[in-house]
Amino acid sequence: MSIKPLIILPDPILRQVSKPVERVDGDLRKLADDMLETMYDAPGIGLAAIQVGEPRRLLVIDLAKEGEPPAPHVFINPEILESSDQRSVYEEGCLSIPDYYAEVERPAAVRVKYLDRDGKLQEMQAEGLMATCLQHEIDHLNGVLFIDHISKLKRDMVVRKFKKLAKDKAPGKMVG
Ligand code: GNR
Ligand code: NI
Repeated sequence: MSIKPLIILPDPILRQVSKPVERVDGDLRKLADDMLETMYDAPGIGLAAIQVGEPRRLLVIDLAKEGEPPAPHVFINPEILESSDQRSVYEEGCLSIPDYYAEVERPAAVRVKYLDRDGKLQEMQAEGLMATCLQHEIDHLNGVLFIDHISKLKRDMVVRKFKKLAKDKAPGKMVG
């Protein structure tokens, strides 16, 4: 297992639309395990493959609280079958947008179909934080970030800040 570097805003990789997984094999399970290790290290409660630079429709989630036993979930080629009309608001963050948090409104419940890490077709009815996290991660597979769900004013401020951070960190900018 290994921890992979995270792709950070405004890297255009985050805007790629990920490709369906064609085969659930050892290579894919290794990537899923590396993603779980990377997520636990961060720490975060979810991670999409594109956040480690892999444009594949794969995401991992673990909502276990500190002190609870780990509860890793692997979702391959997830699809939302149904979303509730009822909405809920959560304060979201993203490992690709470090230290920025904002409230996002989404459907409160979703029914999702996906392949598990054994390649077996599964369905899950999710509510609460699991529903929010699944939608946040499935957005990543489509090149969508949680800041796309906030006001343009706030989004432009965040993007500008991260563009400046990336520029200040870029090599060859040390003079002055
Ligand atoms: O760690 C994470 N926390 C979180 C909190 C509220 C809603 C969504 C998330 S997902 C995020 C990790 C991440 O960036 N996943 O893509
Ligand atoms: Ni995220």
